[in-house]
Amino acid sequence: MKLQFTLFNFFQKLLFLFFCFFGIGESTTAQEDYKLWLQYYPIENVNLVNTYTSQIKGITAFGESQTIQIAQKELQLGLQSMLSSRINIEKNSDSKGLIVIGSISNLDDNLKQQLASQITSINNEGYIISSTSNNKKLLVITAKTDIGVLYGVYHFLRMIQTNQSIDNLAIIDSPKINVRVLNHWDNLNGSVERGYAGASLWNWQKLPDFIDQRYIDYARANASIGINGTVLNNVNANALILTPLYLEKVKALADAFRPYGIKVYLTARFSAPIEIGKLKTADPYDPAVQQWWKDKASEIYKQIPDFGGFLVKANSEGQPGPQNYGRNHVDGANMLADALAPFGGIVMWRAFVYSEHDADDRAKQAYSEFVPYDGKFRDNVILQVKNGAIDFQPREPFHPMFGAMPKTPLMMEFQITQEYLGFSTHLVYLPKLYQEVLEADTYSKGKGSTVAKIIEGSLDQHKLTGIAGVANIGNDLNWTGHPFAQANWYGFGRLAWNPSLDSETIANEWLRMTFSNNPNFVSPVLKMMLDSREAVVNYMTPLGLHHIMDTGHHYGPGPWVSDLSRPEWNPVYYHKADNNGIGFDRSSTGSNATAQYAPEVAKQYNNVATCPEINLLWFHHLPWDYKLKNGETLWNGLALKYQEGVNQVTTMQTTWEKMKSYVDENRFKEVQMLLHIQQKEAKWWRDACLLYFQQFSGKELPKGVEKPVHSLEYFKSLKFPFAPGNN
Ligand code: GCV
Repeated sequence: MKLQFTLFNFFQKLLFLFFCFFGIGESTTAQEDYKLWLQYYPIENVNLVNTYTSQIKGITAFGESQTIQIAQKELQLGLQSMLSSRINIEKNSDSKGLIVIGSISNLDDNLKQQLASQITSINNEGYIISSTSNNKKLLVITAKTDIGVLYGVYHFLRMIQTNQSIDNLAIIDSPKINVRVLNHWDNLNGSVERGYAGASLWNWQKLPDFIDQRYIDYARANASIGINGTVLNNVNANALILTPLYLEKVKALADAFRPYGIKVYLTARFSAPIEIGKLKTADPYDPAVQQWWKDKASEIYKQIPDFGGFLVKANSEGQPGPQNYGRNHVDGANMLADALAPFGGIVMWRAFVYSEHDADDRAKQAYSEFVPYDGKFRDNVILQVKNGAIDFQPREPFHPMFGAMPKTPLMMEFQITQEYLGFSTHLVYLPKLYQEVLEADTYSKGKGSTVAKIIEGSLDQHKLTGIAGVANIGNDLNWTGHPFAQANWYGFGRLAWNPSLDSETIANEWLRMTFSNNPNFVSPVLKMMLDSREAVVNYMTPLGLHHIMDTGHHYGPGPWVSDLSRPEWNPVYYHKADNNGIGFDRSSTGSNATAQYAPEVAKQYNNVATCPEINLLWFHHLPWDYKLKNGETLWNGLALKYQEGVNQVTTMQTTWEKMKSYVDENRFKEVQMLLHIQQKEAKWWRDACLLYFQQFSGKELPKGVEKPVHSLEYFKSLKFPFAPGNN
């Protein structure tokens, strides 16, 4: 009888949880990893559940907007699921122990008064989470705006998800960067440039009438980490997106995303006035062209009143731009800015440029082209600069443009999708890379002038601030291809909100929210994540090597490639290995790229003795017997680094094998298989690169480095004609 009763209770609870998730929740599939970090797993520790339930008696929401409804629903869903009990919605805040949510203007006078001084210290997207001191013991989540309330709700849920105390809360938080966007390199035909997680999420054929639940789930996930914008289409742009046919579809997406605080942006193809506007030119000095863009902006804003603006790749890798008409980046960007200004839109003008006609070191070209224009752009233009001067390598020194244009707002462009880092097959925790760049000191205004302060606008007092992440999202069931690649989306969002956050803290919370709070799981897997980025650097491009991936698709090693038409498309351009040594001399004896940094940084990089070894071959060409700090010769040190990378992946595998009992079967197996591939490919990288470089060093592999089982010819013969993402 007792057993029957317990079983009955158990099933009742199970049924309850089921309805919580699939009745109230937005997810349409039971697959664990579809739910990302919003798993809301029931808390196993009974004492903790009791502590929470004694403090949370229900929810009262003030305000009628869709955003407030979403916040209330999310809070109820999350709490019910995690506490395994019903959380009631109360009409007013009279009873004890309620969570009160609503923007400050909708709260009652008493609460308004209590929070008056705190509310002045947040911005429009910030929030306050505060326990009231009166005998009602309310917990108030409020903000200046409803979207701020939603962000506060996600913060509060994160606290419960990560099992933190909610006693006497006094949290005041605001995002440090205004424009926090994902860049989708999605094409209108559904393919995704450098996308490794399936096809594009946007089903242009079924839009505008069919709103896929995925769009809502996408917006929800982004809102939960504070992302507030999305550029829907590829920077290698198609002008058709700006035609009425597509704008109607874009509007449908914008409407779906709006309650989650996500603005829509589009890439603008510079030649659109010709391609879809029937003009003869796209010259930014031509009045008809200027008018065309003004009319286009007004047409867009009629449909999408909160349209964010344009992202533009101009005169880069074959994309059209103002230089086609003898004009410059300022002319192009300002023309578009003038068209958007009346509506409050912005132009994100990319600084990723390098020219086949410029014989100078590719790493110097963006700086040379843009820095002379400092201060010449309109107020609603922000330059979008990649984290490094080449192209999203496993490691690059920070881009010298950061700190060199104090009169111009610069936004960061990180790549979340793993174009050069093993696609979605390799486990690489990228917030480690992001943090390294954000913390880098540019010395532009003396010590402490970090990249983070530049993009936050605090160093040079800019109001327009931004950060972009090239999305790793596709229509794969788990969104990102690799279950751990979700952490890169998550981590990007968290750092976009606050660039000073520590990547370890972010990984820790992601693991707890996504998998488990069990310390036996969290601590080893945390270590695995934190070590993963360095592992990839070691087995792909140690000691400052870069861009030696096979060309085109960028998957796997190709240091031997030397036959492409443009010199800087060939890996040999970057490593410059010869009998004398290896590395790109960017010091004053070489391309002098070091001179683009502030004197303190330039001096450090320029001198081989002070140049950090992680960037050694980025800045210096050194003999094979050059002595590294650990006493090894460069050749031996390089070979040992490759081996270290392989060993690190083996350790990752060993760690994961022990995690079986903490993870659902599906994700356990997925990660297990992917790590197996990563291990094979780490060896592939090591063997192919070392065999190739050995031709020049003429030296034996040092002790401790495994001998390759294939020949260099074998590695050179490997071809991947249908590698994904390579349009
Ligand atoms: C969207 C690299 C990539 C290209 C990408 C380009 C860019 O070159 O390989 O696919 O194009 O960067 O950022 O514009």
